[in-house]
Amino acid sequence: MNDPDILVQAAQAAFDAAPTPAELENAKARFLGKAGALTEAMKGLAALPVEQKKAQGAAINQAKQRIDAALQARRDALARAELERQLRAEALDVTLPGRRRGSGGLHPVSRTLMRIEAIFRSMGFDVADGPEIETDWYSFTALNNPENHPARSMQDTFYVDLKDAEGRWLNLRPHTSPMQVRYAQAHAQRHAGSGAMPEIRVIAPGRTYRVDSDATHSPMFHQCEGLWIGENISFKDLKVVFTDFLRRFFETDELEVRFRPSFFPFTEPSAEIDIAFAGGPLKGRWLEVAGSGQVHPNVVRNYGLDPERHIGFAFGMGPDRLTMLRYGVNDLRLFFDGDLRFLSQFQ
Ligand code: 2NL
Repeated sequence: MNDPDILVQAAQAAFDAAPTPAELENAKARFLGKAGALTEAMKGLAALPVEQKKAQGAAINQAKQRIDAALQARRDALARAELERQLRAEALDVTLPGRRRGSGGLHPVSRTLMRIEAIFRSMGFDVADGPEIETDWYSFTALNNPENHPARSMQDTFYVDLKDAEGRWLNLRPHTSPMQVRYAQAHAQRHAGSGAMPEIRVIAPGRTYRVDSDATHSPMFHQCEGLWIGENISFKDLKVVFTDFLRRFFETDELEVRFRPSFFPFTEPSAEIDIAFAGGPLKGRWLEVAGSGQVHPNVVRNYGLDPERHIGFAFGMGPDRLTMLRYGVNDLRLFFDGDLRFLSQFQ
């Protein structure tokens, strides 16, 4: 093992055979370490005659340089191999198309509510909001519903198994009227004592709940009511406002509108509002779209206002049904099943 050339060949072979950096460092120790073959060869120099020392020393030094170079080359090769292995493991195909997130969209009933709000806002109406869980007083009593009216029964109204702080039973509001009562009360309070009270002009859109479920009724449905109270707002004003609304909502001036006498506990007189299209699949058929009437004096009193001075009208419509008519949908349940095959058609 004293021949420097053989030493270089042996080191080269050992380094090339080392499969990992750790094993390479072990092989290095065998040649360049304290007790390594090259170190031993250096020690051997001492025993040589002077005339051989110089040549052998130079040969050993040269062998050390070649072994160092072989070591460094193997270190580089192992590092390169490791890098390539990592790159292969983490390969990214940058030409693959990205996975998009669906952009979502508005529910058809939301679109209808937004249209209703925009049209009424343009006529000077405010938009009210309010709780979906209500007291008996706001859902029924304030609206002049008799104490034993069937609408109050558990067959028709969802009761919540809870009482409020004053011990009153709570229900899921069966119509949006409570929002209008709250709005009118707040308005009356804000302007109490001031000589001239500004008009109340508001719509109240939102979710409502009744014990009812078939192709044309959903236990959760939508309502939008409207209220215009002033010094002397008349049935004529109701006809103008609501006819204008309907023609703008359905985007046709040919729409026929009919007010047909009816009864509601909260209005007197009351009228059902029917429409007939001049064309299309429903041409000429009278369709009921809303209820309306002059707000009953008892209800005006419950707003905290004097029914002799504050007179006006209210109306209530079903945005779900208006959406069905506008888009030609024949089953109400489609709106609330959450099937994207149906819903995405409105985007
Ligand atoms: C219908 C009937 C109607 C009202 C709702 C109302 C609200 C207040 C006072 C008086 Cl706060 N009236 N709302 C009036 C008449 C009819 O709706 O069949 N809706 C779909």
